[in-house]
Amino acid sequence: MKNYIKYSLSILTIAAFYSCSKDEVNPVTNPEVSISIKLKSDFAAGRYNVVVIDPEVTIENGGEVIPQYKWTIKVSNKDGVVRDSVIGDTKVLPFIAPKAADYTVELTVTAADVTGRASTLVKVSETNKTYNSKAWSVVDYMPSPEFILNDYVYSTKAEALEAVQTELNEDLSVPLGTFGGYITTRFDHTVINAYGKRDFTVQMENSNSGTRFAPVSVFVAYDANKNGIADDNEWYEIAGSEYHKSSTVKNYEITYYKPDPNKTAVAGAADWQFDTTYLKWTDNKSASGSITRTKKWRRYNYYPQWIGDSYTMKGTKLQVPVKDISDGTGITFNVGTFDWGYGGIKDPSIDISWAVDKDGKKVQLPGIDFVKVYQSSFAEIGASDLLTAVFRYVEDLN
Ligand SMILES: [Ca+2]
Ligand SMILES: [Ca+2]
Repeated sequence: MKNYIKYSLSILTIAAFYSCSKDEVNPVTNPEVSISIKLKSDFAAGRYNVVVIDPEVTIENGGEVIPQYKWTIKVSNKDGVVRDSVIGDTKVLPFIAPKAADYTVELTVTAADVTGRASTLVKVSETNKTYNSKAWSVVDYMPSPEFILNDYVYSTKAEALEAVQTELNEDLSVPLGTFGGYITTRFDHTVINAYGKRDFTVQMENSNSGTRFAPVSVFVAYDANKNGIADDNEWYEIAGSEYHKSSTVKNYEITYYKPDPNKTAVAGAADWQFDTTYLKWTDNKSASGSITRTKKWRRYNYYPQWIGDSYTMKGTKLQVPVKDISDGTGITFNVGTFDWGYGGIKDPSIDISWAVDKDGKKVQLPGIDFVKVYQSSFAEIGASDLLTAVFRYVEDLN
């Protein structure tokens, strides 16, 4: 045994000597990569407020190598075991925390097998505010046609918005109608985009044996310029499981026309087809048609009463599989669902990291302040009327 150790040691010595002498022979071909990091020693922010940690990273002799960044904080689990939790992988870290505490934030930069480290302290302070996990504040609302709007007897949009706010305050649900119908709500804090985790959930009324609802699509906005408004250039779409499918139509637009109350109904072949030319629509793909007024809702006005002669709704149109399971009579339909990234599905929780810009390119948002939920499919399901969706609430999961 002793001999063996001696033997190993001598090999190591030879190897070390050999590598040394090799360096001496060829000293400048592969100069060593070195990483230096300059990072401010401390930062301060209030709860739910973003602080931008922007290190100065210099890589000597790195050539074309692309450095990898890893930001971590120490977290302890309920047994008190402390571990590193990754909170970012970009050079600049937008740091945001829900709790007041001092956070030691560590940065590890790796380039060509060389690692550099630096750390900073972020002091997150109380804001003396209480926060609601749900986004209760209604910013905008515009439903697409459906019979339930008969009950929305409002003459202006402001009245409709006020009524919808009251409904949310009372924990009631809000109809979105068919394609394009939306509601935009605002959180009283920035929902954190937790690294590698889903961040908020979109709760809709569930389908049941009597009614069938469509999954809904989600847009998010981070108030980057802190003006309290979701500006046009701050919106991003959550690209869920359907986003890249060939049946998905990006930049779809549909225009709905106010029905003429004095028009004579044109009945269809089926008993439930009360008026097959009831509500005219056209789209930006040169298609047009009419929404049928069904017998059950023949006394109902499907068109939002505070809107003029026509209005246009826009968005990504998704194909929800619908199938007549009543031998083509239009009485009973099966309605499909989506896998992930939508409301009104089995798991309606959303990762903010799924957001994409208008060109479909992924964006990394530190968090979000606004959520727009819209009905992204257009389908009639026979006697059961249109495929619609009914909004409940969106809620922060962190
Ligand atoms: Ca996330
Ligand atoms: Ca803004």
